[in-house]
Amino acid sequence: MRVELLKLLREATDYVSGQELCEKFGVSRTAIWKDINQLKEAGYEIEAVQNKGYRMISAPDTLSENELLSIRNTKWAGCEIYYRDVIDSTNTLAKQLAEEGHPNGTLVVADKQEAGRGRRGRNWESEKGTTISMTLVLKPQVNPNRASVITLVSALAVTKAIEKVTGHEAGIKWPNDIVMDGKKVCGILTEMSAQFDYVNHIVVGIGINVHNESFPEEIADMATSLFLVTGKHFNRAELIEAILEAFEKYYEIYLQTEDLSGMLKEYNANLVNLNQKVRVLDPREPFEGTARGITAKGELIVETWESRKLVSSGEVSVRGIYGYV
Ligand code: BT5
Repeated sequence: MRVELLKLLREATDYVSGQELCEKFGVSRTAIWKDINQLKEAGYEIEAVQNKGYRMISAPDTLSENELLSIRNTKWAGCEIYYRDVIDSTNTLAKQLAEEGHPNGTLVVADKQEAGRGRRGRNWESEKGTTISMTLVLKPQVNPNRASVITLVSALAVTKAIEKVTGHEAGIKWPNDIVMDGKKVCGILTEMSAQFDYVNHIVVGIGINVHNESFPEEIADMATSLFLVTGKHFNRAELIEAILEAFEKYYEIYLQTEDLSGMLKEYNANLVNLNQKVRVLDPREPFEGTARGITAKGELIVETWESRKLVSSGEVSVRGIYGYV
């Protein structure tokens, strides 16, 4: 009932009377009063005026299941939501839930991760009350060889959602970083469990710096937050909702062809590496060139003095010649 109550209060343009709520939920006034008090304890500012009823004045920046469900407007993304104050890694719980049979679209969200992971065993920092750590479970019926582009699909969706919510430009640093003002504001870690020709599940882990005012020394030069870029604080639940909505849109386009052909133009328009000099850290033979966009398979096209090379994301890292981007 609390999700419905939250939804109703949020969408109401005027006071909602206690009587109306009793009738709607088929409970007593005391039950309504108790629920309202619990919402207040959770940080919701709710005004109660005699003979008028209740009115929500503000919502806290919480990521609780109730909050996320009460603003949910998606078809399948976030169909089940698991929120934790503290967790080791949202990807780990998401994988476990996927294995236990939870459906496509299951979402894990945490306020803080104690062992957040980047690619290849790297570390991902998150800060309580400040960042978003979320992981979406996917169970697509696609060829596992064509699933790695889901990282790129996700990066495009998150970029669009950040731009929509903040009104500021964001770009993709191929393949899995989102960048604002030349610094990393978001990282994505996609992990897949597959058979030879069948995907069991994929988890897409997304970490976003939202309210951070500073960063640990090791990443201070390369990391930024939505607050540092815009000078404003954004509601994290609303941002998650915007990401899920954008994700549904681009993922459906991806499923039609199992590649990026339906979003190449948009992707390349957001690619910060485009026409930039990059160093490809190929363990066999590092090289330098100019990035010319991506292919429908998600490879980065790098033009060197002698040829055009296609770089796959699994194998290499790409760095800007003059810095992080
Ligand atoms: C990534 O790896 O960028 C993927 C990060 C994915 C994090 C999400 S949070 C939810 C889910 N659960 C998890 O456990 N992970 C996912 P990579 O491209 O390897 O970059 C990692 C590098 O980014 C680190 O080595 C640092 O240099 C830098 N870094 C760490 N924390 C950062 C932060 N908060 N902001 C910006 N850069 C950071």
